[in-house]
Amino acid sequence: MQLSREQLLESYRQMRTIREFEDRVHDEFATGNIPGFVHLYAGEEASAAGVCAELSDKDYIASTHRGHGHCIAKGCDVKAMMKEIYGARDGLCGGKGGSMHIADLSKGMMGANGIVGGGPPLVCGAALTAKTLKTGGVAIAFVGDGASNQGTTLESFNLASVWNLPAIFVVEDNGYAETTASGWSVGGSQVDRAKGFGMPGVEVDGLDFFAVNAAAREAVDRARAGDGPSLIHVKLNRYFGHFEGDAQSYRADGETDRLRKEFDALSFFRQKVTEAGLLEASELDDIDSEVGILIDEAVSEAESAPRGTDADLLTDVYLNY
Ligand SMILES: Cc1ncc(C[n+]2csc(CCOP(=O)(O)OP(=O)(O)O)c2C)c(N)n1
Ligand SMILES: [Mg+2]
Repeated sequence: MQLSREQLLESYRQMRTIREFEDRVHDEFATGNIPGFVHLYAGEEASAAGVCAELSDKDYIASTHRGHGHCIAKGCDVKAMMKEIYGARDGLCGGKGGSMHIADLSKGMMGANGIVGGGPPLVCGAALTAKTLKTGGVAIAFVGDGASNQGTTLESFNLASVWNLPAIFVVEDNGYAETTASGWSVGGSQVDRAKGFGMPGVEVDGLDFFAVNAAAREAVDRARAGDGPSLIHVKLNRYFGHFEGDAQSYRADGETDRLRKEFDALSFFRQKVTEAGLLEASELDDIDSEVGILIDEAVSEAESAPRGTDADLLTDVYLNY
């Protein structure tokens, strides 16, 4: 089924929110106001938005260390996310997780993850739960090209296959694992790897929201029908360094400027929907303005929000079942 007008507007809003959020965190991090470590998702928006357009709160995703985009696309509260990144007490996880551990289980967002390849095993668990309890839900692991080489990821491919789980593995291939180009580190093809584990795999262009979304729809439909796992290999680019502060000496001169011009999923989406008469440019402009205001407010509220106290260190340590 094609996405409705409302869904298209929502997906564009998500992509614009991710871009603004990340560009702003980049600027604010440089001021020294943001504690911890930050990895930005700008440039990769069509993957999170294209996949999550097929999901609802009963579906689970597991994210990566580069997780802000997945959180936004899965419906996490943007202001609470910003507060979390600033370490504020009323951040999404009480300010205790920060950028790399944002989670909101009420939205099916199992968390960003500091462990590369940490998401796929969690997704096997969530997918097994969905299958056993017959919730109709699916579970999706986003992994980077680097994480695609982790044993945890490959073991999860196998488990998902032998247990016939409603699981989907989305390999977000931005061409680098930290400073190592994927051509140096990834053997074979992601699609062939999927075949090796008995599941379908497809490669899509991460510039194109619609290509990602079509692949996600097929994989989600298959999973919901009880036909098992799939893999989607999304080729995309990251605009910023591996982490904020990365000197990026391993990238070609002008590479990131060129990517902003030539690989912009938001411009691509705009052109597609306006040329096809699906949406008006003015509607998209309105979203741009609204998102700008939202992010301004999110930053100023996060800056002035109270931080945790010493006593807060002793709460949320154990969970009683
Ligand atoms: C188990 C583990 N090994 C190594 C690291 C250090 N590390 C953090 S990010 C990263 C690269 C991940 O690359 P990729 O999966 O391609 O994700 P990207 O950063 O490109 O989004 C590494 C090696 C880690 N956090 N966890
Ligand atoms: Mg990578």
